[in-house]
Amino acid sequence: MPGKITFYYNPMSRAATARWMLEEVGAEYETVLVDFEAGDNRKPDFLAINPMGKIPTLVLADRTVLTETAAILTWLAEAYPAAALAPEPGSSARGSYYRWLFFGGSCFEPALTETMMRKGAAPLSKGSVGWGSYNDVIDTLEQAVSRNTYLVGDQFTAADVYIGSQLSWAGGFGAPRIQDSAAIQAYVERVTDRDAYRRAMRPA
Ligand SMILES: N[C@@H](CCC(=O)N[C@@H](CS)C(=O)NCC(=O)O)C(=O)O
Repeated sequence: MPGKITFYYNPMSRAATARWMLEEVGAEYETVLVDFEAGDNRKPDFLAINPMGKIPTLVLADRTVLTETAAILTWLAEAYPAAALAPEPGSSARGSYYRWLFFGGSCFEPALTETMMRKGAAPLSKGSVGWGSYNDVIDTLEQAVSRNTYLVGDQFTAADVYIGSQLSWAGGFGAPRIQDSAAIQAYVERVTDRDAYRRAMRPA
């Protein structure tokens, strides 16, 4: 088991997803609250750890720094195999699992950002941007969450932590088509009905 992790966190941020995963795997971690209002994440001490000034940021027991939500989730699933949150290495299911973890970071996340932050602007060229279009991303996710209980068949994985969390946040922010989709809503309810999720939602 890896040693104690230092976890830089704010509840109103993507770090909430990492906290859910830390709870899922039963990691030993110490939380450092990052106060955005106070500019904690732009102070030299924090920038020395993560020059991006962003959270989630994990510092492992050997001082290795981990950033990027999808990478953090992927690593935690591997470092704590007893939690069984990743399919067998080399299996086809493992391929699907990576597909959705990468889809979350490279398609859903930028599509959502484009839609929510460039309201009223003409969409970027579908053929040129890697995420295609917001509607294509949502169609793809809707299909994926309708097929099986979880993204990768009947096994709950770190990919569900990531995509489930993104969908839940997107719905909360009123992103188009999320709350109107019965399939997406049912999936979000399914994946968040877990003790680890409830623990992660408690005040730190
Ligand atoms: N690519 C990063 C994005 C992390 C990110 O943007 N975090 C935001 C909070 S949701 C942040 O720390 N913002 C503070 C800032 O940039 O000043 C990931 O996937 O984890």
